[in-house]
Amino acid sequence: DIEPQADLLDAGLVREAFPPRRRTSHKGNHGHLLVIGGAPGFGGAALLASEAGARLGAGKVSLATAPEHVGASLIRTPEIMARGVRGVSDAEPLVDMADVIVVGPGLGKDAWGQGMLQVALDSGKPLVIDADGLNLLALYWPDLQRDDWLLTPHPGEAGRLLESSSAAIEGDRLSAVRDLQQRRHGAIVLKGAGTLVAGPMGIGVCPYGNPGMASGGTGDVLSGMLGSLIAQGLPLEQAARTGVTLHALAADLAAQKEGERGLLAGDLASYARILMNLDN
Ligand code: NPW
Ligand code: AMP
Ligand code: MG
Repeated sequence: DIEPQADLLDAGLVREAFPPRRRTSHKGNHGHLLVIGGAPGFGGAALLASEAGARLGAGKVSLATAPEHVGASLIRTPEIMARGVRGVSDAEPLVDMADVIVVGPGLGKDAWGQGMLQVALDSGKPLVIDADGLNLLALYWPDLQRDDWLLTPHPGEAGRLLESSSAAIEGDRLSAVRDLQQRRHGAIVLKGAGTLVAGPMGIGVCPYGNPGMASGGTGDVLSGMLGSLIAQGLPLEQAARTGVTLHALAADLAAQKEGERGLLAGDLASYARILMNLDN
């Protein structure tokens, strides 16, 4: 095996991803993102992902979550079409309307979450799979490969996917992300300081970001951002490279303005908005 090498992800990716909008464009031109997640106790993860997806410019965003979280979503972000889903049959019509699906934030690992992941996998839509979606893949779909998915593990989730430990993943992150891509295909984002993105283009390393991001929900926000970029037409791997860069640069801008300590995941998308609009 050749030693895997990484190229640097560059801030220029963000500029290229957001050309000025056409004067006459309407919401139907900017894609429909569906986020599936938020089992009881983890509603915030799905709210954060869907909100970040909306803030990054998807034309429409829907949320399929446990019924008890719908009220909170409507109060915090009424722009999002939040639906309580009790099971697979409630989720199927939502899946049909989406251009891309983010599945996993706060999904849980029980029968409800498993059913939701099954619906997403059966949809034939491009997928971003994060968090418990990845844990369920490791448990119940150990051999599944797809070219049209983006998997976003942190080192703990990567360890579960590779039947290894987070310590072993951290010991050789480049080999881990390459192995995951060879095993699962599509594009892989291995999160953590120096996030790596692996896909057919090779491996990119993100030089941005800071330990202010080490707080609950920042990964959930990333998944929504990635889904939003795909909804708006970026190819999967390019969305991964761009979204990872934008998420980390947003955290750096937040740290520069307000400090690293106290950064909340829910702050990131507003900073990303500033960066997305710098050139137009
Ligand atoms: P260790 O201890 O080092 O071996 P889990 P989760 C590792 C939802 N959330 N570098 C580390 O392992 C998510 O969406 C909901 C190295 C750590 O102990 C999920 O659905 C929130 N290791 C669900 O909770 C906000 C690292 O992974 C272990 C690492 C569970 O997700 C929070 C923890 O991972 C959360 O997002 C790193 N950089 N990062 C909400 N507001 O609703 C992680 N590890 O066991 O997969 O748990 O990530 O909290
Ligand atoms: P998650 O563990 O799924 O919530 O994801 C955490 C997010 O924060 C990922 O995008 C990580 O890359 C990022 N992150 C966490 N800690 C750091 C750090 N020390 N430096 C840079 N990025 C970090
Ligand atoms: Mg996470």
